[in-house]
Parts: sequence; C-alpha cells; structure tokens
Amino acid sequence: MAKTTKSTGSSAGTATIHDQKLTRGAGGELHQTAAGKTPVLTTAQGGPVSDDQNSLKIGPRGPTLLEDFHFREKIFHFDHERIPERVVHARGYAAHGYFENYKPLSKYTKADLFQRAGEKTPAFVRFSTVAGSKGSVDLARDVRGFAVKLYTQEGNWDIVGNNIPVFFIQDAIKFPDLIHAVKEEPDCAFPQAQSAHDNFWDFISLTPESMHMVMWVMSDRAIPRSFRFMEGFGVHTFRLVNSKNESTFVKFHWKPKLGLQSVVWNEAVKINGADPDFHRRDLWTAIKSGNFPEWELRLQLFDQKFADEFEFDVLDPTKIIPEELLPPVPVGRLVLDRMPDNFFSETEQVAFMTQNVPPGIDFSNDPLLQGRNFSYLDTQLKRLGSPNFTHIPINAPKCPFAHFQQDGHMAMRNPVGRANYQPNSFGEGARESTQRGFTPFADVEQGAKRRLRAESFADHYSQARQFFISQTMGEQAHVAAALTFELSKVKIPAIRERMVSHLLNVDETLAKKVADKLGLQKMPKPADAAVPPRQDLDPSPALSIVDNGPERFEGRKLGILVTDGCDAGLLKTLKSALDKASATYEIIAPKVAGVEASDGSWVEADQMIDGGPSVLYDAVALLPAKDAMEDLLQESCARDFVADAFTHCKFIGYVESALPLLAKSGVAAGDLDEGCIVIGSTKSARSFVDGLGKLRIWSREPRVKLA
Ligand code: HDE
Repeated sequence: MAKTTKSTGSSAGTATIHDQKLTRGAGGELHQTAAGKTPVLTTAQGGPVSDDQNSLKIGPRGPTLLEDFHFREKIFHFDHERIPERVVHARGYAAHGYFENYKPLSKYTKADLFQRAGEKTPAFVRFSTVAGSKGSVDLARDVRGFAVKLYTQEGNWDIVGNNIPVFFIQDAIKFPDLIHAVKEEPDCAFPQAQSAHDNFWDFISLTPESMHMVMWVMSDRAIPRSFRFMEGFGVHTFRLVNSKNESTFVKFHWKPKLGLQSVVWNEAVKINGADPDFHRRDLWTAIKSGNFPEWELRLQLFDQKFADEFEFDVLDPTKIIPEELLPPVPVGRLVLDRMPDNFFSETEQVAFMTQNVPPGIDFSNDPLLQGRNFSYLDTQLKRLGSPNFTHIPINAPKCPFAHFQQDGHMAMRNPVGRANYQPNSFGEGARESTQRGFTPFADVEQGAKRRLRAESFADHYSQARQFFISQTMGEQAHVAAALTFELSKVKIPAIRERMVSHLLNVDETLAKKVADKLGLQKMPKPADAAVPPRQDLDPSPALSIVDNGPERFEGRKLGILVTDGCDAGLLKTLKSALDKASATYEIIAPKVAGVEASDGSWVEADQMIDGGPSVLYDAVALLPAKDAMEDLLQESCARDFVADAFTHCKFIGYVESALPLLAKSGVAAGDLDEGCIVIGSTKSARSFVDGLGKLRIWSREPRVKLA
C-alpha cells in the first residue's frame, strides 16, 4: 500500500520569492518586489489555488479527475504557449532605447521626430539572423536583421533593415524561392541555419542578380562579433518629404559608435559550440552593466538629378551608392539602454512593418520594398493571430490614437460611446485631417501594365567586383575561403562550376582560387552577363571592416587565464587598465570557484578553462604561476585556449612562466610576434592593454594559414 504523502515539489527560488513584496501591474496582475509577502497563487480567472503540486485524484494512486479545473487550465495554457515563429528572422534579440535628433531637418522632412534638436523618440530594436529557426545558433554565416521601431508622436515608424546594404533579389516575387532555397532542405530537414548546401547554391547560381549580396554574405560581415559592432542599413531608397511636399531621396545608415568588428570563420564555428547565445549574452551583459550600445543615424540624401546621373538604378536593391560618392550625413543617435522585461511579450511579439511610416517619410518604387509593404502586415496576422496585434503593448503607438476599428480576437479596447463609425452626427470620435494626415508623395506614374524587369537593373557583377576589390588582402582571402567552404558542401559538381562561372565575372583571381581549392578539373567559361561587367569602378574604402577598425578596445573583452599563485599585482594592473579603456574581462581558471593569487587573496573565476575557450574573448592574457604549469600543460582545453587565440590572430599577453604553455600549444619561441606581448611589469601590462585597440594582429594571418 502506497504511503499518502503530499509532495510540496521543488522549492527552488522560493527564498527569493518569500523576500519579495508585490506591486500591481497594468493588467491587475501581481508582481513581486523586495521584502514583502508572497502572494497567493491564482488561476487565470483569479481563483486562489490550494495545491499546485498534485492534481486532483481519487485516492493517492487513483485516476485524475476531469473536474480539476486548475490542472486543466494550467495544461491548456501550456499546450498553447507557442506561436508560429517568424518565417524568416526567427532568431532574434532586442532592446529598448531612444533615438535622439541632432538638429532640425525640416528642410528635408516634415516628420515630427526630426523637427527639434535634442528630441528623444522611444525605440525598440530587434537584431536577428535570417535562415535559422528560433533555437538556432548566433554565429551562423548569415545576414543580420537590424529592425528599428521608433514610437514617434505621429505613429510608429519601422526601419526594418539589415546589416548588409544590398539584397539577394530585385523583385519581391522571388522572395519565397530564395527563402525556401536557403532554409533546410524539405525532404531531410537539414542543414539548419546554414547556406552551405545544394539548394541554396543551386538557386544562387541560377540568380545572377544575387552576386553582389553573395560577396557580402561570404565576407566577415556575415559573422559579426556582436550586434554592437554591426552597421545597419535601410537598404532601399526611401523618400523624405517636407512641408512644401518636396521630396528628397534617402538611404538610411546606422553606424556603430564602437566601430565594426567581426570574428573569423574558424572562430565562429567554435563559438557556436561554446556559447550558442554569444550575441544575446553580449547585448544583455553590455546593457545590464550600463555600457549602452550606440549607433549614429546617417542619411545619404539625393535628388532626382543625382538619381538620373548615378551609374546604377537607385530603385535596384542590389546596388549601393558608395559613401565616397555620397557621404552619409549624421542626423542623430540611437542608444539602447534597457533590456525587455520579458522575451516573449516584447522580442517575440514585436511586429515590424515596412509600411509603418509617419508623415514626412515615404516609399520609393523599389519593387522589393513595394512587395514588403504587403508582406509584413500579412505575416503579423498569421503569427500573432488577430488583427488586434497593435493592442499588444510593444506594438501599440505611444502617441494619442483614435480610430473605429473594433472587435476581433483579443480586443483589448474598443471605441467608447455610441458612434463606432464616421461621419456621425453625435460629434463623437475622431475625424481625418488633411493638414496632419499622411499624404503620399504625389509622384506621377505611367506605363504599360507588364511583368518586366527594368533594363537599368541588368548589371549584376560590377558592384560585386567593387565590393571585393574594396576589401583588404586578408578580407579577400576570407571571402575566397568562405566560398570554398560553402561550395565544398555542395554535392552536385555542376552547381559548383556554375558558381565559379559567375565568380569569373566578379574577379578572375578569386574565381581561380576557389576553383583550385575545390579541385575543379576544368575552368568553366564566364557566365553570360546581361551587360558587360565593369572593371572601372573605384574601390570604396568604406566597405572594408578592417580598414574601418575602431583602434580602441572599448566595449571589448579580455580573457585572463589564471592559476593558483598568479601575480596579484599584474592582475590588478590589467583590470584597472581595462576599466580605463572602458573594456571588460573574464577570469578563466582551472576551477570555477577561482584561485588563490600570489598575495593570498582569492580571485573568483568567471569560467573554468573547459567552459571559457579563447574564442569567447577579443584578446587573452596568460598569467599562470610557474608552480601550476605542470598541471596546466596536461589540460587540452588550456592548450586549445592558447592555440586558438594565436591562430585567430588575437593579441596574447603573457608572463614568462606561460612560455611552456605557449610552446606546448604550438607557439614556439620563434613564432612569438608583435601580437605576443610580455607583461612582466605593471608598465608592460598597461601598454599591452593600450595596444589592444587594433583588435587583431592580421600580419600573423599568412603564417597561421587561417584562410
Ligand atoms: Fe523581410 N520579412 N522580407 N527583409 N525582414 C520579415 O516579417 C519580406 C527583406 C527583415 O525583427 C517577415 O514580421 C519580403 C529585406 C527583418 O521582427 C516577413 C521580402 C530586408 C525582419 C518578411 C523581404 C528585410 C524581416 C517575417 C522581399 C532588409 C525581421 C516576420 C521583398 C532591408 C523583423 C515578419 C523582426 C522579417 C518579408 C526582404 C529585413 C515574412 C517579402 C530586403 C530585419 O514579412
């Protein structure tokens, strides 16, 4: 006979709950705050619950009763917790902040947020990958979404951009094919979050318009170090419209204050294993510790004359306007200073829509943008399940609003009063305003109704080449290596050859290098080009990440490897130099509890060596004590820590006693270069930190054969 016991279940976390006090949320729900009484658990209907650990049964071992309304409600709700993930950009992470306008832009736009210097507009920004599902890894080679929602006084304005200024296709009708091709193959359902497979490259090799974007995606732009070090782009040409209804074309650029930085592919692969949430954790940690990431909004402004004279069509989303030709003008800054309270409520339920524009911002005829303007509204109904998705706080405007839309699933508010229509003779409700309302720019359009691509969109290779020749030698090698890696995963040789035939139109050396690495028996002929690829476009220095390095270590992280007996003074100097540089650090030790330093003080560790590989850090410092070396040399993770840091061209600061570890990790005395710095004294420790601003020691790259 079973004993009748009443399990109270796990009490994990109850101590903190007991210490908490309650406040009432907007919806009447109780939240806990410090030092108060525990609230009584209730059902969603508000009924107090007596036992949340045991379902209602007949006898201790008996059948469970259908009558248990609390159990049924709890399970019913759990069963319905998932909503469809985004078809694309499913994996994302977001933060709150604000946009601050530098000076009035009334000459160009009547948009309210740009009228007053210093005006702050609340913002919510979601970064994402495109191809993987919600649970995929952060460091996939992929485009990153950079979606900004600005809660302006004239309604929400969403700039739903990417970290790459061009796109794969020129017409929205091709989007489902592109996405089907890049996502997991439909029969086997893999690979996840990877473009390295037949379907993707089959589609790409049959879609020459994607070649410019392919160059970007094969570059290190597609493996950013962190969201904080990424640029953002609106991609399409938009319009600004002023109060005289004059239009200026505009392209939106977000420039990260901390500069650009990416990781290398070998590192990305390892980060995905060591910390699949690397980008999430980075943003969370930065904002929670008060290091608020910041971007400057810069505008490329141009008129019809410039558009007519520019060598490519400004409506073609596979083209950029080089920054050297049309320098982007700084107009304000975006600061992210608060993480969402709840991931699902905010990050998951946020609904970005390209069609959300306030008066003073308008669309161009970019065929991709026009198609997106349909898609984003449509997708929200599917995902959020009701036309009332604007009632969800993260999507609701923060300015006064008034309309007669009513009812539907989950209606949180309906118009109050008798009149739910207009015009009405009761003087109730709102009326439209010709002065304040959104009036589309009155562009004159004409033409035959046809399914056509403009001839001005026909050059698919010239800017791909321009991007490639704008990269440093090292960056070019990374592009070649990425193409080789991706195509090596393609099983059908004809697809590999077709891609090489396109590369011949971009850069012959690149094509030959890829062909050679793939072991192509015969060089294919260059792909037929609709218009001859141009060789005369000047390199655009703005396109290189390395050439636009920040030259400072601010916002970056040093990994400090310590053992018992490590030099306490050096450690202290390193920490204070990093604080001064506004950089951070983590202590990595053989045991996570920490180590006893040379002066007897206890140094707490953030990671044990196995959990803190050097790929998680921008640079490393090796401070092991001589006595601990014998044990450390046995640790394969310690050897990997050093070997990877060296191969990934990172700066390595080391004390003399670390030399055996360096040697055992494959870095012999003769390999030590200007990126390997002895930090034997407090002075040298300080200058080591000062020298970290270059981020990587790229001159090492040819020797370690990274790419
Ligand atoms: Fe998107 N895209 N997209 N896209 N897109 C979506 O909307 C779509 C495109 C971008 O963090 C979806 O709410 C079409 C370009 C971002 O929530 C969907 C086309 C650019 C995000 C959709 C494009 C983007 C999305 C899926 C081809 C850069 C994530 C869920 C014409 C300028 C926003 C959703 C977030 C999301 C459609 C091409 C950026 C299906 C039809 C080009 C950053 O509506």
